[in-house]
Amino acid sequence: MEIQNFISRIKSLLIVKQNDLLLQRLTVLEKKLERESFQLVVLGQFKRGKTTLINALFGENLLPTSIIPLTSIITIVKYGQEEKITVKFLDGKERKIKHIELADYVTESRNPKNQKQVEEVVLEFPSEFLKNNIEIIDTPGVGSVYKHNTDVAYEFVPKADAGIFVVTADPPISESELQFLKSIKDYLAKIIFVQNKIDQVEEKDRQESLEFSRKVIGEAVGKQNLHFIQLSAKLGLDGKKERNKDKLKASGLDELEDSLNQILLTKKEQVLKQSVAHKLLPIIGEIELQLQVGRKAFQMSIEELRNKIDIFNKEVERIKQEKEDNNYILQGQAEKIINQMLIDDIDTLKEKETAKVLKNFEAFFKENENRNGQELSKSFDVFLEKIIKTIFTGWRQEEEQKLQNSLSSIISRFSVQTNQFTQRVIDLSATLFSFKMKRLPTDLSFAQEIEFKFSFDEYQVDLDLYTPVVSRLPKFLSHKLLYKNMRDKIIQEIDKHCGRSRFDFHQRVVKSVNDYQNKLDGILEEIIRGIKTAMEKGLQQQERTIKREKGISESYREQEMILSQIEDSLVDIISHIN
Ligand SMILES: Nc1nc2c(ncn2[C@@H]2O[C@H](COP(=O)(O)OP(=O)(O)O)[C@@H](O)[C@H]2O)c(=O)[nH]1
Ligand SMILES: [Mg+2]
Repeated sequence: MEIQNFISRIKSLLIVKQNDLLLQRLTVLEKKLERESFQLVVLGQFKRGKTTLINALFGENLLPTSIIPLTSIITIVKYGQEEKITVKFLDGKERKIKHIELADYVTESRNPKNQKQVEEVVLEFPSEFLKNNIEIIDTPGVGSVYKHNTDVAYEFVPKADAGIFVVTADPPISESELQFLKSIKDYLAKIIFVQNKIDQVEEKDRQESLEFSRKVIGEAVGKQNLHFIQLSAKLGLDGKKERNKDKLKASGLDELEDSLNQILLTKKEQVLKQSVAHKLLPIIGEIELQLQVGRKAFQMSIEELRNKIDIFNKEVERIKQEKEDNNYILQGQAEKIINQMLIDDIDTLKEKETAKVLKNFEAFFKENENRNGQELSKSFDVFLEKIIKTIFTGWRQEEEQKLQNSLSSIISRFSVQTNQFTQRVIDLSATLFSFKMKRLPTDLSFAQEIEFKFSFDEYQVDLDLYTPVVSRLPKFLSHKLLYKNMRDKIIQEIDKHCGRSRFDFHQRVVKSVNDYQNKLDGILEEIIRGIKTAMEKGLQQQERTIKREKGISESYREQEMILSQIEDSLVDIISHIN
């Protein structure tokens, strides 16, 4: 690959060879080119046959499927020389497991509400298809009864390089599937739609049913002629396992495989090229800056150079100090805005929902007051848990979006600011060493990539209102007491969940902002370090060498030329891909 050559060229430049940090960064990019995987994510509501479809692609029962249990965990299938399964836990620990143990971790029935705290499961498998660094990701069902399942699916979409969205003719597309699709609209270009389980649809009805799905989804997302493939994952899997050509043909699986191959062949390279080119440009900018400083430094008298180094160091200290003060102020502002917003929103939510729930509770109690105390308490548990879930699930999604929006505006202020400081450092060196810089050697484009992920625990409403004391009271008394306790409990539970939500959101905001700022500070630091090294090199060379000035200057010039050519090609590559 072209870019690969560019990187080796850059690595062979004298100035880079002497700089471990630059070498490291370039090696990281090289590795990325070699190794980075293409992620294909399989999406859809639970029980639409996502897992079966993945198994069909491989022709064996790689992942557990079933009529009842739902996959609750992300499972990544990727290439390995032999089969190996690794469970990764949320706390960072890992465990190798056997194939038969897989269901213990990835199904809702054996790992309910992800009790085992699994982050993801990685299944390595020696398949030709995967050999090209392709990873297939099985997601939990969208619109699942378990909120954490849906979150997981949502999180993965933007990260993936392409997706397969699985629906069925029967049951038809649901509201939650449509909702999900609307929310991932921007990524639709990379999604293949599959209508699975056609073996359950009479042949004469198939076309109509496909058109119907296409129309419903197309309307929901505002697109016509979505790429839709009709197939039967089950037939495909059986056909492959039994080596039954007729079944395989009837399954329609080959159409999907063809589309996938096409996407993988064209897309994979493009995506990779583009992202590496993007990351390479700022590195080139940095090297160019160092070359310019180095060349000029070499041309000065030692006295002059020492003097300039001195000025540079002093001025940079001042800039850094200023940046630190600024960071501090901005961080405080960010926290204040977010915190205030959170407090306001949570207060509003609490007030509104508590009143509403208490009103609903009256109706609930009337309906259930004939039951005995134990049953009444039980159904109250169900009633309250459901209500709490509904309130906080919806609210959290909205609030998350809102916080994310405010946060990105704050974050972009950080970026602008860092840019300004970086610019000052560059201007400073450009003035001291009298050269012009054509490109700002920073890549602040990852401003959009801020990590702002939320993962809440599942709601636990553990009430136990029906205590031994209450149970011994006569019914009219116990019910009166229960009524009062239940009302109190509603208020308490809403309050508790509000408090937890606030704490959680707040913590994550602070962490996101901090992480981001550190990243930005790192960029500035690196540029400063680069310039300093270049200046010092210049000084050393002057002190040591008998003035072979011309040779050294020429070498600098030559390196600058090479970089400038590579830079042009990269810009070309990026603009062609886009
Ligand atoms: N008839 C039929 N059943 C299928 C097909 N694909 C999957 N199923 C069944 O649908 C159920 C759910 O499949 P699964 O792959 O676990 O769905 P997931 O929850 O989307 O991963 C299982 O009982 C499968 O055997 C198909 O093409 N035809
Ligand atoms: Mg599944």
